[in-house]
Parts: sequence; structure tokens; C-alpha cells
Amino acid sequence: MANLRIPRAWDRIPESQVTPEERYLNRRDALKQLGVAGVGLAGLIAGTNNPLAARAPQLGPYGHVPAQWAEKWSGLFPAARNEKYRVVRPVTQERLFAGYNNFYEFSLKKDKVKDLVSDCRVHPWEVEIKGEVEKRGRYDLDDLIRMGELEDRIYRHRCVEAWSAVVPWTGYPLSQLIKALNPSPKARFVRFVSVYRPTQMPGQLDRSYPWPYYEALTMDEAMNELTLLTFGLYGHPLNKQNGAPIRIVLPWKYGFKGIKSIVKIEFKKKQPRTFWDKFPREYGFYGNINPNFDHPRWSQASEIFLNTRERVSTQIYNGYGEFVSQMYDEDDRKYFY
Ligand SMILES: Nc1nc2c(c(=O)[nH]1)N[C@H]1C(S)=C(S)[C@@H](COP(=O)(O)O)O[C@H]1N2
Ligand SMILES: [Mo]
Repeated sequence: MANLRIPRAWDRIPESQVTPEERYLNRRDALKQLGVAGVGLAGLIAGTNNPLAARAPQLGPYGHVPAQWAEKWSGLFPAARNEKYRVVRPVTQERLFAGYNNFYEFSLKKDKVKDLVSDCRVHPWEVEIKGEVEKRGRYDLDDLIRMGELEDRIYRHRCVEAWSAVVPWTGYPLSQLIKALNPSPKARFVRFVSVYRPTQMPGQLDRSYPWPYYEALTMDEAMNELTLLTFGLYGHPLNKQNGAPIRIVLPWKYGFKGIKSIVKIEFKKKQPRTFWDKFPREYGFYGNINPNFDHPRWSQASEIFLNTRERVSTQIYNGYGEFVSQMYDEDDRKYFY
């Protein structure tokens, strides 16, 4: 019973917020993690007399929220919603978004990632800051999360493979961290590196990819108000499959730019290479969303909305042109793949 903390995931969700189906799935998942079955135990753990339940932080219902972060950050979640960023389509059910993941470190199969993440340890966690910046060094994530003002933002999410979702993220603008770190005027790009942990991330054993995953932005992009340094989603700390404990979210770019599980942030003079440069026809440096420039192997004119599986039209910059179009030339293909 070493895993007694895990049932907190579902016993704290207010009954009013879950459908009967969700309630069933939550309990079933939690029981599976305990390695037991039977309603008797479920009833016992969920009972209000359980002292563990009383102290429980708010955990997500769809698994693999790191319990240590959920506990340390229980006072920070959920953050206040910033209503400036509005989305017309309905929010994607967490059950869908947490079960359909691109996270090549675990698997190329989107529906399998969630089943492979449980042994990956994401606490404690440090992020190294280096390059053309004053405040270089190693930052404990529990300090880093307090270097900006957390807020909730609902953003559209669009994968380059042409599926899309609407997701409530929790984070703070990357610009707040960058200002606090005081980069030198020579810094014109920001580079990010994901964790390298082949014993816990089976996909990293596939040597056809140049692990660890790395990505980069121009300084203007990194400072843009939309660029969110992200620690949570759906009102709780990030699920492992969604990039725990820290990732980037860029709603006007294809998802591959939104690097997960970051361990290094580097300020650079020259444009850095990215993980995908090894596959030059696949995904470019900018990756801005544009229905008029197709991927070499498929159309980008429309996308499949995960909630309903309906096909909907793609919008330029995913609908965020008012915030970002000034950074690019709309006729230059280099910005749109
Ligand atoms: N480290 C790392 N970051 C990554 C990826 C990855 O495979 N590894 N996939 C990217 C892609 S292609 C997408 S669409 C998003 C998916 O994030 P999600 O699983 O939270 O939807 O993460 C991006 N960040
Ligand atoms: Mo993607």
C-alpha cells in the first residue's frame, strides 16, 4: 500500500464537476494503480474520514500528476483565469487531451504515451539557465514557478499533424522569467532542451532521433505575451504525459514548438538548430500555423477537432494574428512550416 497517495487524484474532485462516466473511470484507474480491485476499498479510501483525503491537494483525474508537485503547489492551483484570451470552441475533455499525446520520448503512438509515463520521475527538478544572460545557474523548479505570476489561460492547440484541441493551461508569461534573468543585448534567441533519461523514457532508446529533444524561439517570440511558461493544465500541475513538470505553450505555432519537460534554457546570439533539423522537409524553425502553406506530405487547410472529430478550417496563426502577425512576413513560406 505504498501508493496510498494516488487515490487523492479522484477523491478530491467535487462531485458536481464530474459526470457519472468520469467518476467511474477515475475510480477504476486509481484502483488499477493500487493493483487491487473491489468497491470496498474504493469506498474506504474515498470516505471523508480518511485523514489522507483531508489534506489532499487537487489532483487531475486522468492520471500521472506528480504527487510531490501537487502537494508543494497546492496553494498555487488553480490559478485565476485570465479572460483576455478567449476561445469560441468548447474546452477539450481532459480525458481526451491526457490520452492522446505526442511525446516521442515515450512512444510514437499517441494513445500509448499515458501508459508508459508512470515510472518517469519528475520531482525533484532543476532547470539550468545559461548563455548570454546575467542570472545563470541551476534553479529548483519550486523557486522557478514563483518567479512569475501564475494564471489560467484557455488556448487553442494545433498539432502539425492536423488535429486540434482547446486547453486550459496554467503558467506565467515567459517574458516575466526572461526579464528577471536579465539577458545581455547580444541574446537574440532562446533555446530549450528536454530531459534525457533513456532508462525512464523508452522512446529515447530509438537512436534515429537526436535525443534529447531541443527547440528554440527568437527573442521577440519568447517575449511575446502569448508565450506561456507552463506548469499546469485543467487547474492542476501538468500530467507527465503532457510535459510535467514544465513546458512551453505557443498557441500560434504547431505543437512541436511547445517543448515538454524542460531542463535547460539557454540565451544565444545565433539561431540554434532544432531537434527536427535532422528531418529537413518535416518541421521548420518557425512552425507558425497557416492554412495556405501545406506540409510536404499533407494539407494544412483544415484540422480535426479532438472533441467531436469534426473537420474545421485552420486559421492563420491559429486565430492569434492580432498578437503575433507583426513578427512575420505572411507571404514568406519560411515562417510557416
Ligand atoms: N520533449 C518533447 N516535447 C514535445 C514533443 C515531444 O515529442 N517531445 N512533441 C511535441 C508535439 S508534436 C506536440 S503536438 C505537443 C503535444 O503536447 P500534448 O501531448 O500535451 O498535447 O508537444 C510537443 N512537445
Ligand atoms: Mo505536434
